[in-house]
Amino acid sequence: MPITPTKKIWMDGELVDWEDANIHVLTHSLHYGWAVFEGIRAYETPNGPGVFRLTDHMKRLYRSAKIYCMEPDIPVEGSVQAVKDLIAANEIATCYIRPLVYLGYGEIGLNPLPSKVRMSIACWPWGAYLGEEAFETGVRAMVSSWRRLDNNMIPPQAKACGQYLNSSLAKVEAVKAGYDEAILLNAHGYVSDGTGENVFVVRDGVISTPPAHAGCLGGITRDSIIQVARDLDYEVRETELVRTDLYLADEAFFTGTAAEVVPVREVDDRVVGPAGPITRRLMEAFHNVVRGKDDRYKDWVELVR
Ligand code: PPE
Repeated sequence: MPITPTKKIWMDGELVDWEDANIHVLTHSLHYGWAVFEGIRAYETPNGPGVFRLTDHMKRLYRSAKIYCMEPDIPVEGSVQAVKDLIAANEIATCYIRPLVYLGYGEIGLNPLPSKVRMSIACWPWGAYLGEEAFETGVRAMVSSWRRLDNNMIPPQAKACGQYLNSSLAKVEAVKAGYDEAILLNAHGYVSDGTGENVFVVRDGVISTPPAHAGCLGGITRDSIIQVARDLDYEVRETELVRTDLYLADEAFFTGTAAEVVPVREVDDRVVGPAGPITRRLMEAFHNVVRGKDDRYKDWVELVR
């Protein structure tokens, strides 16, 4: 998806001009994928720009960094403030925010430990991840022939750059086969998640999603939807799902920061959509929550000013 530039990018404590936010071609992370990142969204709210669960996202970034033995120079609170400063400097409200913790230029070789840990944060306007029409029609998904990474290979609980080779292989396979998105099974054949989304199914009024140990990312949108759905008195189960649970669902949907809440129309050409009543209700609830229009969840919306 093309990037629309904004004015500034935060790099190691400084706001630099967008076009000057460059790094050397021998930057360590570029060669071995040893870096971690986040995806966060900010929305226009009645009280100005608000970042959805900003602190939770930054805590996850630092947990990812810990798994990969990287310690950013600033604490979580400093990075939270950096995001707010960046959004204010860019005079933008609705945007996608991409923090990155990576290893800089200076050392090369498979031992990442001697390299300098660096951090950047960019933000830019990013529209509907799976296309605007996907919210109405739903997406066509296929079960990938690629398996999700295992906890003892490259841990799926971190959001590490190199790990996304796995997601991208599945995405390429799906796109080349004419589908919109892929769903990955883990090594044991249980459903994990999409290439950049968690997956939910609804059957007989009960909402189910795979547990973290199935190899899915502990999605913040996933967590938000579980809470919102329970508050609406739906039963939500975190339970192992097999491929046919996808085929036999009354409704299915993806959740993610970039994707938001998107209905699934088909899985491997078996029809499960467009959006059923429970999916629609959750999409609408989520739409209001992230825009600060539901007071019950106002703590999730971290205002820029
Ligand atoms: N699973 C995967 C594999 C994943 O990458 C994401 C986020 C999720 C689930 C949902 O997590 P959360 O955003 O906390 O609800 N994917 C990010 C990157 C997408 C990209 O194309 O880049 C995102 O949504 O920002």
